[in-house]
Parts: sequence; C-alpha cells; structure tokens
Amino acid sequence: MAGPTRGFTGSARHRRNSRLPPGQYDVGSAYPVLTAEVTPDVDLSEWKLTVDGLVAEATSWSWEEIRALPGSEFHGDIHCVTTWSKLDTSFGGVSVDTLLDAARPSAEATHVLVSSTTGYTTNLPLADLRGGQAWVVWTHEGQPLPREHGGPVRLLVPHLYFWKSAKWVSRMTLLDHDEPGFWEQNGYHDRGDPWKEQRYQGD
Ligand SMILES: Nc1nc2c(c(=O)[nH]1)N[C@H]1C(S)=C(S)[C@@H](COP(=O)(O)O)O[C@H]1N2
Ligand SMILES: [Mo]
Repeated sequence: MAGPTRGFTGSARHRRNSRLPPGQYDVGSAYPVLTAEVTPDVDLSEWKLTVDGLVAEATSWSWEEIRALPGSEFHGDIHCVTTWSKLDTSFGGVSVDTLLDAARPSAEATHVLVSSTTGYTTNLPLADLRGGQAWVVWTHEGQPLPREHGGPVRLLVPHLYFWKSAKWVSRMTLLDHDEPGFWEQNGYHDRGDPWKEQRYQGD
C-alpha cells in the first residue's frame, strides 16, 4: 500500500527550511544590523511622515497622529539580500494602506520612492505597498523598535528583500515612473522578490 505523500510527512525542520527563499539561511534568534549610514537620533517631537507626489492630498502625520491610526501587526519572516533570513518575528505599527487611503494616490501613480531622515532612499512598485503587504512600524516583538533597527519608525515590506524596508522612514513619494534608490543605483534590483532571487539589476 502506498504511504502518505512525502510532502505531508516532512520533519518540522524540513517545513521550517521550506520557508527559506533560495540562497537564504536561517539566522535563528539573532537580528543582524545592516546600516549604510550613521545611525540617526530621531527626535519624536519633530518627526513626521509625509506621503506626497501623485496623490489627491499630500498628508503628513506627527508621532502622536500616526499612533492614533488603527494599529496593525506583522508576524512572519524577513529576508536580507546578504542571505540571512529571520523567521517568525513580529512588528507593530500601522498598515501602509491606511496611509495611502488618506492621501489617495492618483490613477497615474505606479511607483513609490521612500526616503529616510538620513537621505537613504529605496524604490518600490506601488502595488507592493498595497493590499496588506507593507507596514510603518515602531515596535519589534512587543518592544519599542531599537534605534539601530530603524527606530523610532521604519518601513516594513517583508515580502521583498529587506533593503526595501527603509529605516528611519520619513517620506513616501508617489511617482508615475520607477526611480532607483540608494542600493538600486548601486546595482541592486528594482523590485527585489526573494522567492525569484531578484538580488541584482537584471536578475
Ligand atoms: N535608512 C536605511 N534603511 C535601511 C538600510 C540602511 O542602510 N539605511 N539598510 C537596509 C538593509 S540592506 C537591510 S537588510 C535592513 C536591515 O534592517 P536591520 O538593521 O533592522 O536588520 O534595513 C534596510 N533599510
Ligand atoms: Mo540587506
């Protein structure tokens, strides 16, 4: 008699590994820091997040205003292009959908250029920030987001390589074309889907 289908009887370890995109390893409980610039000290009394560009209403939120929006959490995995993945982690903040719904993107908006207070930038298709796939977050595993990980407030786009998740996020500008950000100008992919191994331009 034929046994059960192999795919349903794999070990827990195998199932866990099957969550790793190609070329990635499980970093375990570690949480590496990857920062290209000097870690800024962001003053929350002056911090704001702006959504502008091709929107009906350019909108900014102060720290108090953004925390008054309906909250949203992410539980899942993150994948850095340097090949580490961190499984089963969590972040809390607000869905990017909530912010975009307030600013109302114009019909011609197709891409977003995200900026940090430091000048770091990264570009994404607008569709990757929509549909419950992206967050602006200020907690990690229930604690305030540490400065080195982008605190007080960072972007989180966990279905793309983690360089798209701008730390110390301050602006999202909607465009009708794609405009390469910091790493993308330096050879990294414009979309960065880890399951398609879109690491570099041309992948
Ligand atoms: N402002 C800013 N955001 C950034 C980066 C950066 O250097 N500066 N590094 C990116 C990269 S390459 C990764 S892997 C993640 C790292 O986030 P972490 O340091 O919290 O692990 O942040 C992304 N966002
Ligand atoms: Mo990264």
